[in-house]
Order: sequence, then structure tokens, then C-alpha cells
Amino acid sequence: MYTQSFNVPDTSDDTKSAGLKAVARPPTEAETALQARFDAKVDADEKVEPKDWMPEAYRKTLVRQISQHAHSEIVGMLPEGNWISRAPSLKRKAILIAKVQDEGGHGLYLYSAAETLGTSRDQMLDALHSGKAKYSSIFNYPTLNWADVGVVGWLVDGAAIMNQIPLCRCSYGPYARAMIRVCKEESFHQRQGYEALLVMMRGTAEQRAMVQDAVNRFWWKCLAMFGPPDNDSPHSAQGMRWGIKRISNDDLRQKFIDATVPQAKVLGVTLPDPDLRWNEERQHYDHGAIDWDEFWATVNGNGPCNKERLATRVKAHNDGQWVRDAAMAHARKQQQRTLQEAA
Ligand code: BYC
Repeated sequence: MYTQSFNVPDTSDDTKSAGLKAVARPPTEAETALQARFDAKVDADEKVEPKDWMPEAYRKTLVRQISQHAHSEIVGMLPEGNWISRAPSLKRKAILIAKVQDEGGHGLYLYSAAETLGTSRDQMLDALHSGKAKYSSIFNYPTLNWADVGVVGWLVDGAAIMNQIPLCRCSYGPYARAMIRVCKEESFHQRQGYEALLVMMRGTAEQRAMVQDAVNRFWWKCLAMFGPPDNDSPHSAQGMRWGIKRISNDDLRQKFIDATVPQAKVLGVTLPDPDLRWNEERQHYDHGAIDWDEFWATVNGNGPCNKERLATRVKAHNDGQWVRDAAMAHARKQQQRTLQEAA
């Protein structure tokens, strides 16, 4: 059932240089038994823990997804961080600082969860900084006005929560447990964004126009956050079988739309989709077509802010080198002191 792990091709230099196609060797009896135990655990909805045997492909999939998720959290600090110094009041500034700090914390829980799979944080950060690793498409769009900060909370965090609640039941224990705390904090983020927008919508015509403009720019990008349509999603089927993904990209997108339309009505904004209407038969909202070409261009590095985000992230990492050096020097001195005291 979950046997693809044994079909990983042998890419040793010998076979490559000889121009031969590697043939997967059949699994040994011991490997078959381990695989069967793993399959039974996943089928029984039990958690897989770091020391448990797991198929290599399961490990790789988790490292890919969890590290991308961690990168999204820390790159996600940038568009909102840009507004900390320009928040319109002390209250909003304090809330925004707390939110951005929470996102940094989420990144740390997630890097730690990925480290339990045997990949170091340095490796993951190298992949991010060299442009090899992905992070959520949504953070490659600019935050142009203060209403964008509210819309990021309401829609971006709202979409993130919709995607992340099922991850609390993910089959990999450390990821599932990290997500429980992340989701609690995200729900505060979503509500603070919505509340900030409610206040603006009760303000001047100019403020209401700012909110509508921000919704117009972010709506479609938020729908794309859930990933490509199920038919074009290469990882979904295996992710679902392994209990990593619990709900498909399209189903989550639909749930998000259904939950958000009534919220938009209360807020008094129009969602920028002329095809958005309730379908009595499906008991869901129908919606217009998402521009997947634009999504893929952004995911592949050609969105409006990709270069800027990566450059800011690399600079922040380099500027922080002295902090990491100091922490290491302190840890070394502390260790020496402990050893001297014990001697
Ligand atoms: N952006 O087969 P698929 C947040 C990639 S941040 C970029 O469906 P899968 C927050 C996908 O990685 C929210 N790339 O893949 C923080 C794959 O590429 P690779 C972040 C995307 O993994 C601060 C390819 O497309 N949340 O909460 O089954 C402030 C094919 O896709 C995107 C997470 O990361 C995208 N939107 O499903 C505010 C959640 N979508 O790897 C908020 C964890 C797809 O083959 N991740 N791709 O090169 C997941 O749930 C899943 O990985 C996804 C994709 C649903 C995103």
C-alpha cells in the first residue's frame, strides 16, 4: 500500500556514470515487516514519532512540507513587519509587534519539528536563502496600505487556519503537536485583522475604499494559497494516504470561501468575483476561475516581491550572525564552567 519508499532509484555515481538505469532491489523480509507496521500505524490513525521506522519517501515529504511551512512563517513576517513603524496607534502597533513575533515563533516550532526528521536548520535555511526551497506564494505580494495589514489577518491568516486545522491531526506527531499551538495563535491573528477592518469600515469613505482595495488585491491570491487544483496536485494522493494531508486543496479552498462570504457581508465589502454565488444544489458557493499561470509564475520566483523578500531575509540572517556567534560562545563558556565545577 505505502510501498513507494522501496522504489527510490539508486543514484550512486557508478550507475550514473555507466549510463545504466537503476533497478530497485526487492525489499528484504525485515523491511517488509517494518513497512507493514508503519502502514498499520497510519491506518489506525496513530502518531508516527521521530524514533519510529518510516519510509524514506514519507520522511522526505514531511521535511519538504514542514520546512516550506516554516519558511512561510518567517518570510510571512516581512510584509507585516514593514508596517510596524507606521501603525496608526500605539494599540495597533503593540498588536502588530505581537503578531509578527508569533509568526517568528511558529517558524521556530516548525524548524524544530523538521529537525526531528534528521535535517538540520542550517540545511533548511541554506535551501531557503539559495532560492531552492519554496514558501507560500502569498508573501510575494506587497502590502501597500494599512488596510492590507487587516486583510492579511482576516484573509491570509484565515486561509492559513483553514489549511492548518486538519494538520493538527497529521500522522507525524511533532508536526501535529506544533500545529495545535500555531492554530490557537493564528485564530487570534485572524480576529485582530477582522476587528481592525471593522473599525476602518465604520470610519471615513476613504478608509472604506482602502479596505475594499486591499480585499480586491488579496482575495484571489488567498484562494491560490491552498495550492493547485486537486487534479494538478502531484503530492496530494500520497499525502492523503499517509495521513499528512486530511482534506484536499480544492475542498479546503471551498470551505474557506463558504466561511468567508458571510464575514465579507458583515464587514460590508464586496469580494471581487462576479461569478461568486450560492449553489443550492451543492450547498456551496460557486466561484470564478483562479489565474493559475500567475500563481505558478509567483511560486517559481517571478512574483512582484520574490527578489525583495529573499534579499531581506538573507540580509536579516547575515546581520544576525553576531547574535548566533555570541550565543555559541556563551554556551561554550557555560559548558567549560560546568566541567570545571564538576572536576
Ligand atoms: N505557495 O502537490 P501540491 C502562514 C507547491 S503561512 C507556494 O498540492 P502539497 C502565515 C507545493 O509546495 C501558510 N508553493 O503540494 C504566516 C509543491 O511544490 P514542490 C503556510 C505552493 O504539499 C505569516 C507544488 O506546489 N502554510 O500561515 O501536497 C503570516 C505542488 O503542490 C503553494 C503551509 O505551508 C503555495 N501556496 O500541498 C500569516 C501549510 N501551494 O514542493 C500567515 C503546510 C502549493 O513539489 N503545507 N505549492 O516543489 C501544506 O498544507 C501543503 O504543502 C500545501 C501544498 C497545501 C501548501
